[in-house]
Amino acid sequence: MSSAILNTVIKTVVQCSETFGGKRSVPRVTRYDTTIYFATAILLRGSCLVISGLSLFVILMAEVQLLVLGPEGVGKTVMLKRLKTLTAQQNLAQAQQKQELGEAPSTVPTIGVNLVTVTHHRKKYTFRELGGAMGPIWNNYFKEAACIVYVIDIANQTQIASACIQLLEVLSSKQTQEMAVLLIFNKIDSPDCMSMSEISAIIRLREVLANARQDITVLECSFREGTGLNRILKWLQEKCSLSSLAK
Ligand SMILES: Nc1nc2c(ncn2[C@@H]2O[C@H](COP(=O)(O)OP(=O)(O)O)[C@@H](O)[C@H]2O)c(=O)[nH]1
Ligand SMILES: [Mg+2]
Repeated sequence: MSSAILNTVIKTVVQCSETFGGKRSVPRVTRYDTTIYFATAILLRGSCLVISGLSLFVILMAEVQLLVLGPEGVGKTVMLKRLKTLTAQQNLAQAQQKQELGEAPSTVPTIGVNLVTVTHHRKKYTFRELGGAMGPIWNNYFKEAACIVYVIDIANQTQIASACIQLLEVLSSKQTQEMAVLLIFNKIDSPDCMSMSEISAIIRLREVLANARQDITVLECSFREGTGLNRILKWLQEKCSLSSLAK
């Protein structure tokens, strides 16, 4: 931009100089002057590139803030513990193949906020799990988040309706419209769990996805067994890494 301005200035000065036929009152633009102008323009353009490169680097290295929502007991804390363990492994691919995740970690009901930071491919993701009882004030946290992970327990038939109502409230909030959303159907290992077609029919998944403005990804998981964790990491990389730019 600065070089464009300089170019225009040079052009105008050259035109003036030509118009006045090189009279003494108007200074002539010599080859030396033009070289100085061009050198300055190149220097300015160079520094602009360095500054934009640096800003891009800072943005790319910035932490991504995520909210983890869903009713109580759906497996949010187990998911975060699993992700922390998995990303801490030296060789992620090997650990996933060999299922070296071990027993499901024990949890206690989350009271208030549970903050967990995970580093994946040198990018930091900060998950803020809000206790299920905080449902009425979830919206107070929307402003700070770039993405949402919403977990539903598909083995708990009595909870599905309220989980769906809360999900619709989240999706209809003005503050979440530009966010990437990961909708997780957890506990697929449980003998009581519903099939994907049953749960989709109950919560009218097709309509929800068609009417929501958010970019929603649906995953079936078992955090007890560690199923679906690598797909969560893939989602983080693909959908969340640049979401922080919008914040
Ligand atoms: N069967 C089964 N149980 C799970 C799974 N994930 C979590 N749980 C259990 O669900 C209970 C609640 O988990 P927790 O992570 O504390 O739920 P939160 O309230 O959503 O944070 C615990 O007893 C977990 O062991 C799963 O994938 N399958
Ligand atoms: Mg919890």
